[in-house]
Formats: sequence, structure tokens, C-alpha cells
Amino acid sequence: MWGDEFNTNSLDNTKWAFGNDMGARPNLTLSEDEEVLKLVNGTLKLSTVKTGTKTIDNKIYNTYKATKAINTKGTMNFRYGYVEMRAKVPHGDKAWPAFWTKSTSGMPADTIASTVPYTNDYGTEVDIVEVINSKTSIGSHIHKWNFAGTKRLGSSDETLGNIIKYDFGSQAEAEEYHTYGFKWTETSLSFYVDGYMFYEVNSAEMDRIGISDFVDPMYLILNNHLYSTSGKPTEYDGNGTSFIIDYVRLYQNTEDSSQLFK
Ligand SMILES: [Ca+2]
Repeated sequence: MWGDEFNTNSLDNTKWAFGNDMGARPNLTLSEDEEVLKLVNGTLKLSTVKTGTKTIDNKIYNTYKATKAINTKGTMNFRYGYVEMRAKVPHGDKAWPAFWTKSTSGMPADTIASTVPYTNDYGTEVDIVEVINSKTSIGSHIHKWNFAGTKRLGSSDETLGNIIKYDFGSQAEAEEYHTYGFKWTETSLSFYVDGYMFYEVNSAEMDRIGISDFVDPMYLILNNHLYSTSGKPTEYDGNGTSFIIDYVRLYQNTEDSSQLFK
């Protein structure tokens, strides 16, 4: 089993490196500072922090600092298994925390050792937990991208993002500690909250939307951003958000030769 319980005093750089940012904004800077990324009482705390104000196009916006994303690309890539995160995930207007994956292949500048069996000419992405502007719910998303970075599936099936949702019913409940799981097998992709499977993409649906060959190894990514269209200022106006992660664990069956870990 691979995992990080976040019991160290600083980020374990044998497991995580900075990368895969969602991009800075005119009023949001990305940083590696302890102010926005620190280990606290056995947890990883990813924060957004208000730093001041700035006038952009004659409008005054708050300015914020957020952590750069961290990922396991150089240290841990996997195919199949069950990934679980226990965390307090921020919700609300313009909140944008995410726990997600990308495939090691199919992205222009993303190549790793040739011993990995590259089978596809596209990249895959699974957003295990993503909050975009929601007070009460998380979304999970499955994407398939081609080399140019554009979506390759048909228009209505470009993403399963609007279908796979879990609603907690209130912001207070949504922001409590919960476990978030993603199970990846040869024939299904399924999503869990607190052990309850709330959505499963089965083999028939994978065939229908063209992801039956969803096999290339993926790495994990964590970030806590503030939502806006790319290049536009975020209209978040609070004091900041906290994404507190107790652990991230990957469970695999080492006797199953189809499962890959490196
Ligand atoms: Ca912990």
C-alpha cells in the first residue's frame, strides 16, 4: 500500500513535488510558502489566504495567495486499485479545491520511463473530488484529452462531470471530515463518500463513452485554488479557505498482475 498520513513536519518530498497548477490569476498568486502549505497535527493544510486588495479594470478585488499544486508524478504512478482521502474540503462561492489524477501519457511534455506501457495517444484525468462554486456538493469528473489538449469524446460525452455528484445537504456537513474514494478496475470506475458508492461507470458505459481502454498509469494531484475563468480575477471575497487532508492511501492487490505500481 502506498500512502501519506501527513505525520511529518514538512511535506515529504520523496512522495510529492510541485506541479500541475491551475494557473495564477490577476489577484491570486501561487506559492510554496508555509503560509499556504503546511503540516499541522498529522494533517496537510492547503490554504488560500487574503493578502490585500488590487484594482483591476476599475474594480477593486481582494488579492489572495494559494499553494501551487502538488503531485506524485515523479514518485508514484499506478494502474487499478482503490484510492482514498480523508479530508475536510472547503465549499462555498468560488471555492475550488481538488483531489485528482492525470495519466502519465498523452500530455505533451508529460513523459516518463519508456517501461510504462503507453497504449493510448490521449491523456486521461479523473477528478476524484472537485468543488467548483458549490456550497453543499462535490463533483467527480472523468476526462479524456488528446495531444492538443482538447477533448476528444463526442460533445455530450466529453466529460461525465455533470452527472457524478454527491450532495451533503448543507455546507456545514459538506465541510466536515469525510472519506472520498475512487476505485479503478479493468471494467469500472466508481466513486465513494464515507464508504458509500454514489456512482459507478460500468464496462457498458465505458464502452459507450469510449473509455474502455482507460488503462494508462495515473498519478495523484492535490490543490486548493479559488475559482475564476482562466486569466480572469477570482471573485471570491472571503478571508480564505482551508483544505485539510488527514491521509491519502492507495490500496492495491499485489497478486493481480494487471495492477501496476511504480
Ligand atoms: Ca493524518
